[in-house]
Amino acid sequence: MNAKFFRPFAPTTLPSTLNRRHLLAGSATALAGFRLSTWSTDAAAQARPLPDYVSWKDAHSTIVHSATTIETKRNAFGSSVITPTEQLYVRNNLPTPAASIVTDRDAWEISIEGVGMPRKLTLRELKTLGLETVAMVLQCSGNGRGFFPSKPSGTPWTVGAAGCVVWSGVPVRAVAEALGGMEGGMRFITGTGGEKLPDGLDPKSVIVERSVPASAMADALLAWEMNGAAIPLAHGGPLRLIVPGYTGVNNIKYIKRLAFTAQESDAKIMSHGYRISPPGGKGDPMQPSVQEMTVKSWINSPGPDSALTEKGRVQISGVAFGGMHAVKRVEVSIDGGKTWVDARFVGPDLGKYAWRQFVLETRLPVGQHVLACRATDVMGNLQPQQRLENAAGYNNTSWADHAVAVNVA
Ligand SMILES: Nc1nc2c(c(=O)[nH]1)N[C@H]1C(S)=C(S)[C@@H](COP(=O)(O)O)O[C@H]1N2
Ligand SMILES: [Mo]
Repeated sequence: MNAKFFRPFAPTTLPSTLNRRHLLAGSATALAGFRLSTWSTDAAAQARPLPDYVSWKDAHSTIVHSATTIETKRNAFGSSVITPTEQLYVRNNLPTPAASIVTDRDAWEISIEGVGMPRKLTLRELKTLGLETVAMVLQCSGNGRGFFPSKPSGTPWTVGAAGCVVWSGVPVRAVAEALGGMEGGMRFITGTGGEKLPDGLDPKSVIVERSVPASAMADALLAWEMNGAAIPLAHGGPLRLIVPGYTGVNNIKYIKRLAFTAQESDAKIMSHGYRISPPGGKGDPMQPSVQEMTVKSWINSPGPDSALTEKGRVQISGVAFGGMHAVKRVEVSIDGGKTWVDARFVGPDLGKYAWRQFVLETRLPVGQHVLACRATDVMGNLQPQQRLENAAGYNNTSWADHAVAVNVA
């Protein structure tokens, strides 16, 4: 990421299409020094039915932005670490492949290139080469885009384009070793999605193909299972590349080709898409690519709609993760970030790529309170107050943007 693109908007800048609650919350917190956002999105989005290919998703837990963009509701995130598959967000750049690709999963073929003995392997063969399991936060690069006052084009996700998922598969390094090792001079792992491309368009302009540094091989998997079951088609079954710590787009669904390459892919989604461009600018290959995630947390409960009374105790809870590094600490503020108290982690630690649940028990007096949280990773990186402004609204880790206002009666 490039610090020169950091251009915070004035605290009073408010999006033009705010609903009543936004306005109330926004004006109430102007004194706290930042623009407050809520997690409710437009009513129309909530009313849309789930598309057929994900009809099995939990309608009460999800917001259907479009047929290819479905978000988990903020108040639907539970407290038991793993995000249930039927609540997990979905994001497709192209229509999902035909369901026939998951009828005989073991017959799925992937072409492995850039190794001593390049060849195609079936999923059945891959399963003989190794087995590993990793818990990982899967998060869209644009998660939190809905909080950018600049209203970048793209889905206005708030917090729900993310989940913590357990993946099982074969380590990419085991596959490379089995095929004679990575060829010399290869600096990237390039994965290609198995979608059928629309006719009449330059394939490079639409194909989902991404490159990550070869060093990501240390923990990357070719996975066939998520949360204890075969990966559903919507989430990339029969086979998905999992690159722990990297944003969603780098985790290629229905992967049909894994190549160790000397150069990054020249597919548009790599060369021009998912770049950190200055506000108002366009993506180009010289700009930083959206890859490694950084430290982030947000509160899921209570929310603006919670019925709170002065008499009761309040359990302020949420999730925190470090991206490439484990999260070490979460602080919670009940006064919009003026003062902070350490929260306590809850539940099992599933490793550095997973998120951790946290809680702070407190009592809140009658009135409106702005609840915020900020995490620190083991390297000492502190979640920032402000987002890094960029044209497409990527990588929003701002704790101010993720703060919420609650009312105590
Ligand atoms: N083949 C393929 N892989 C893909 C995509 C896609 O459209 N096609 N979308 C990417 C993006 S942008 C994200 S955020 C994640 C979403 O994963 P999910 O739908 O399982 O939540 O998948 C990534 N991998
Ligand atoms: Mo994404």
